[in-house]
Amino acid sequence: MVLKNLNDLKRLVDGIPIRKLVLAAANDQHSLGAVYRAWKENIIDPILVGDEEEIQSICSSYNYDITGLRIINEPVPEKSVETAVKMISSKQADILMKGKIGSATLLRCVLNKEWGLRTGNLLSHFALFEVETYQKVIAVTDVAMNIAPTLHEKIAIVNNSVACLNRLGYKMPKVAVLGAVEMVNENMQATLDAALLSKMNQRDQIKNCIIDGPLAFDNAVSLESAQLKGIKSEVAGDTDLLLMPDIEVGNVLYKSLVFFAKAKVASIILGAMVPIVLTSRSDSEQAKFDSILLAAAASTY
Ligand code: COD
Repeated sequence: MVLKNLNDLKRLVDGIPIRKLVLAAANDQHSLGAVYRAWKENIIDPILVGDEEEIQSICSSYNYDITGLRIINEPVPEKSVETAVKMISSKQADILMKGKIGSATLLRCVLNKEWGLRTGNLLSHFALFEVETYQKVIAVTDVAMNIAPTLHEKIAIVNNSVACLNRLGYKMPKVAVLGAVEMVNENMQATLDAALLSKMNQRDQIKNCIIDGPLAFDNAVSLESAQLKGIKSEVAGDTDLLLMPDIEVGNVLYKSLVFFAKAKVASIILGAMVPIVLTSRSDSEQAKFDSILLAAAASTY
């Protein structure tokens, strides 16, 4: 089963237990809007940590009736993240969400050695895009956490994403490892890593997916383009997951899809104790809502 659009995520959370979500630095309009909607739709049971006066003022100006919601007043953003993270590690909540705070600051708290959410795995960012010009939802990793992943880190990033796709119902997701070209070029590290990842997959060193690479973006997403170049590949034109060479390429693709192609996006951090809803502060309320859905669908217990 593949996801045709982000709305399909709703089907995956129907009937599962309602997840407890803690929103850190909760005094943020779009985050509160998304959390309120997900609460009303019985997807999550939220806890808000942040500047209570601001939270109440945002909610009253948008007519969100938050009577009965737990609010923890912590006006200092870094402190509110610490409180939220500690609630997760003490098993009081199942999903962490970023509000009005920078991604790097939140991630540093998550990685805190004493009270963070480390599991021994690499943490990585995972995004799902619904783009009108592609036949299904396409996953992209890592566009927001690992800056310049090594081969070892790319293996962990693929494993995190494949495990998540497996939980979303994909039995054997097709993974395209991107480069600027589809031939191995020893001067382009991304193409060397891609060839190694493909071979490791063939030898079952990376399981539960079909990996091919290097593929350039055009042959990863267009069969016609792959055929024109004479590329024989099970993945070309039918990719479920794009592995980015680094954060710069990934982030530019993310923003181009959203701003130029009007794509819808949902994104989370994988590999920590729980899924973390980590959208950009400029992402829409809809993107934050879809990310909550994704986190709920991806969380296990
Ligand atoms: N998974 C697990 N542990 C990690 C990871 C990871 N992905 N990254 C770092 N660690 C561990 C290291 O092993 C080390 O023990 C500790 O954390 C600190 O590592 P540093 O020194 O590399 O960490 P920082 O604090 O300099 O950087 C970590 C960040 C996640 C903040 C950094 O990688 C970063 O800034 N990423 C980009 C975040 C960002 O700006 N995204 C926005 C794009 S929209």
